[in-house]
Order: sequence, then C-alpha cells, then structure tokens
Amino acid sequence: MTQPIDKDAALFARPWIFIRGVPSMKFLPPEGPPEVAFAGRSNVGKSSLINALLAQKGLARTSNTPGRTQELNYFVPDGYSGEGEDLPPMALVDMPGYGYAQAPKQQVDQWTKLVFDYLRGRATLKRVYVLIDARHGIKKNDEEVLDLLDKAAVSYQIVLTKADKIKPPAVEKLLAATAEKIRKRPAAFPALIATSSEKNAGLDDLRQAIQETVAG
Ligand SMILES: Nc1nc2c(ncn2[C@@H]2O[C@H](COP(=O)(O)OP(=O)(O)O)[C@@H](O)[C@H]2O)c(=O)[nH]1
Ligand SMILES: [Mg+2]
Repeated sequence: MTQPIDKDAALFARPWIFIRGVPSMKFLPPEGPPEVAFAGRSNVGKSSLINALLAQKGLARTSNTPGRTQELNYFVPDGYSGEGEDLPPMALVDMPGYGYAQAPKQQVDQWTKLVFDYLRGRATLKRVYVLIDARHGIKKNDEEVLDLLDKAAVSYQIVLTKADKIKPPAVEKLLAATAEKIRKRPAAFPALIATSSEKNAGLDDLRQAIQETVAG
C-alpha cells in the first residue's frame, strides 16, 4: 500500500521525482512554482550533487562522459498532481553543462543557447546555484555565465563541488579567493558553499539555502 505523503514535511525529507526533460524553450512547463537551477561546466558534478541533495542515487543521470545532460531536467517533490491548485512547492532544474569542447559545435551552440535563454528569461527562477569544481576555480566560461546573471539581475550563489578532491586548507583558500572574485558582482550572493557529493559534505547548508530561497 502506498503511504499518503505529508505535504508539510520538510522539502528534502521526502521523495522527489523527475517530471520533464526540456530540449528547448518551447517545452518549458508553464511558469508556476519557484525554481532553482544548478548550472556549471560540463562534468562539474551537477547531477551528482542533485542526487546527493535529494539522497536518491539514480535520480539525476550522472556520467563519466561529459556533456550527456543536454536538456533542462525538472525535478519536484512527489505527491502533487501538478494540476490547478495542487502545484509542487518548488522545482529543481539540472541544466546542460557548458564548455564541453569535444561535442560538435552545432550541439554546443544549441545547449549554450538553451542555458542562456533559460537563465535570462525565466521569471520564476529564484536562484541559480553556479557550481565550480574545487580543483579548478572560476574559469572563463563561468565568468560569462556570471556576467549574464549579473546583467539579467538573476540571483546566484557559488557552490564548490568535489571538495574531497583537494585538502581542507586548499578548500578554505579557494573559498576566500572566490569570495573576493565575486565581491563586486551585483547579483552574487556573498556566501559560498563547499560541497562533496562523494562525502556528503556541505549538503545541509545547501538544503537550507534552497529552503530559504524558496520561502523568501
Ligand atoms: N570525487 C568526487 N567526484 C565527484 C563528485 N561529484 C561528482 N563527481 C564525479 O564527477 C563526474 C561528473 O559528475 P556529474 O554529476 O555527472 O557532472 P555533471 O556533468 O555536472 O552533471 C562523475 O564521474 C562523478 O562521479 C564529488 O563530490 N567528489
Ligand atoms: Mg549532469
């Protein structure tokens, strides 16, 4: 027998489901619940972080092959029909990665356009979590995305991924350097979050940040 779902339970203490893969802007769901999106270079660990955050291993597709997520993938807490008043309280969007040089140019252009169009034009997009690999820091194509978000006045927060791959003092150093780098960016949330999907680190901070964004 299926258990009735307690809709008042904390967002992240319940199962989530995949509802839609969006290959281009015209397939976006109608604007409704607040959305938060995970953006970042291909292979930065977006899908892994979503799985870790929701504690559901196979939910978002992860891969050793960069560039496989080519759609905007929509996830919502389970238990809402999505019709009429019964809309989910929020949606989480796993985005195609940018900067995957090995893919055919036409495809890269198409994904890049989708990412940029979505980030610029989605009224219900509350915040973008821009994921940065702790081994690499902010790269040129990350800067381009930050420029776009600043220009479009879309709130964003930097999340370091794969923090387990470098030593704790190096994480602290990168956090400080990155905070300084974004200090003058108008749409950047000043606090950064360091995470490891592998070690389940920083996840509660990120969950809390998302809850506050959606509630605010
Ligand atoms: N060590 C480590 N590896 C990670 C972590 N997160 C992701 N990865 C690995 O990085 C690769 C890309 O991850 P994926 O989530 O598919 O990246 P995406 O392309 O941004 O969605 C996979 O091989 C993951 O196992 C992490 O926190 N620590
Ligand atoms: Mg992915």
